[in-house]
Amino acid sequence: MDCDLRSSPKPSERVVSSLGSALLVLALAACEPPPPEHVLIPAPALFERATADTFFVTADTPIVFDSGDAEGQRVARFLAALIGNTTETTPDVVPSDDPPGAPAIRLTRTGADPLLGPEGYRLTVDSSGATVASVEAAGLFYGVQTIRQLLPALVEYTAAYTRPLYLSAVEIRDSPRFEWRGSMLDVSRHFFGPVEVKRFIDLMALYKLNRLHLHLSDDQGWRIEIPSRPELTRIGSTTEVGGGEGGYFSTNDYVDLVGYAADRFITIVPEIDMPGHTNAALASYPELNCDGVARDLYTGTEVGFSSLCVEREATYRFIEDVVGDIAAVTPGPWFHMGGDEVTTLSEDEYNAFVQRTQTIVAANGKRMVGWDEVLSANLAPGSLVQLWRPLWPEGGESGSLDSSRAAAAAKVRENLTRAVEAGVKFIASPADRVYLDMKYEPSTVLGLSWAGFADERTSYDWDITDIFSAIPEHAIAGIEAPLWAETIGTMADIEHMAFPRLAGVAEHGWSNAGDRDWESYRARVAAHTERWEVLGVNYRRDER
Ligand code: TNX
Repeated sequence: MDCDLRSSPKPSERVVSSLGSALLVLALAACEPPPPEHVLIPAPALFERATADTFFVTADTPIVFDSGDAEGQRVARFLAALIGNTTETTPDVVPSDDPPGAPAIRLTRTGADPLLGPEGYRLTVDSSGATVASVEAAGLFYGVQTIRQLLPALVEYTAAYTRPLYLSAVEIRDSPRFEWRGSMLDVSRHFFGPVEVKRFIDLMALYKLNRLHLHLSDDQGWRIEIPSRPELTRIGSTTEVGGGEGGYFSTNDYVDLVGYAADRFITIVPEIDMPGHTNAALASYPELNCDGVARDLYTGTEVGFSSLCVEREATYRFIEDVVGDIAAVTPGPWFHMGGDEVTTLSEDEYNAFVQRTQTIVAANGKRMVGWDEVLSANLAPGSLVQLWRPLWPEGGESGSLDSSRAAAAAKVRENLTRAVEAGVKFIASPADRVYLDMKYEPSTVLGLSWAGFADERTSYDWDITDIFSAIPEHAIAGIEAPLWAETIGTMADIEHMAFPRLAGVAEHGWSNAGDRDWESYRARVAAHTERWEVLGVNYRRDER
């Protein structure tokens, strides 16, 4: 369908004056994006549709950044590249001390409202141009993602042919509810390389997500080069679930990924799971086993059988090396030490291990993150706990969890109060809502169902403060959706399990509870499926 209207001021005028055919009016309507209030995910904090004006973006529309603002310039280039998919030439990116006469898109940090915070922004569009104002570059980037979503979905199409690009006049003031808006990729059970991880990062950025947690080690494979411990990759990286050849990120790959993510305002959170989920390490270094005998490599899907030998000093020298090497190439402030599903240690042994690891992490300048089992240990202020087991209210339903898991959940609740008082913060990852490896419904081919089925509505229609009522909102850092990869082998699999649900998780993280509504969200997801088609995202089509 030809929608080439670039030279005309308004779609309606062009149609009436030059063509006047009902058929073409229809064709044109198909090229017009839905009304802007119906497209944005996550929903913005304050949206006003200013007037009926439309701002046409062309190859001649410059993108202006504040002179001297290198980060603003980078964000401007991101937008120029996006628009350049559609226009014949990429728009100019120009500094503000060389102001263009023509209508422009301006990204500025002057005149921004500090109340909107470092990630917040104001976006104003009228017929004379568009302006994003934010105190920090992150807010400029999120304003640009909003512009992106307001542009027709075809802007994502990289095989350029000219099409009209226009923005409806709007005034948006927006800022996130939570600072931690994340997803996790399990690259251990199946290895996903830089190409896949970068594509995932690109898709996260569209939804203003800002943390990518990489689960870099587990029983089935060690996935990051540790220069001081070469056997980890020589031996431990060579397997994956089901017998594939595995793989790992070289230090260069990892540094490149960290930079790629940072360019999109996403911080990588590396996880080395300890003391359990360590068979790949136990196979690589015999001294990590209490009997001093290296384990065989493992390609099954059982959990809970492996543990580093917590009595041996060799184990702590190992952890120092691993944390040190990873911390040295991780600019983000966090190191995730796992800590989940340990069945072979006493509680005292486990707690002592967590506390000693926490000290090592701190000595390397990082803040520790751990799965909720670590709550039984004494946690330091600034440590983060990732809650994966649902915390039902006392006496509430215990859902699909068996009695041992329900008992564990009760214990978690008990330890919460102590941790909150110690200055610990929490990341909400309730498995029955946001685990992206849970099947949508019984007939979903991929995924698991131990926490139940999570269709789009189950995954979206709840609030963090309902489920985690035991935690004051100030202690909730945010939300994260893990994608475990026992059954996930390809990028297409990742996309199928992540979309649409990850978009809903992004809205949980960004939008105020009062601005989230299932019916509205559902309509907006329908608009996004068009963009996913253009991007080639293998999203889950709900056929019901
Ligand atoms: C539980 S959640 C695990 C993972 C599995 C996942 C499968 C957590 C901290 N541990 O080891 O991959 O379930 O859904």
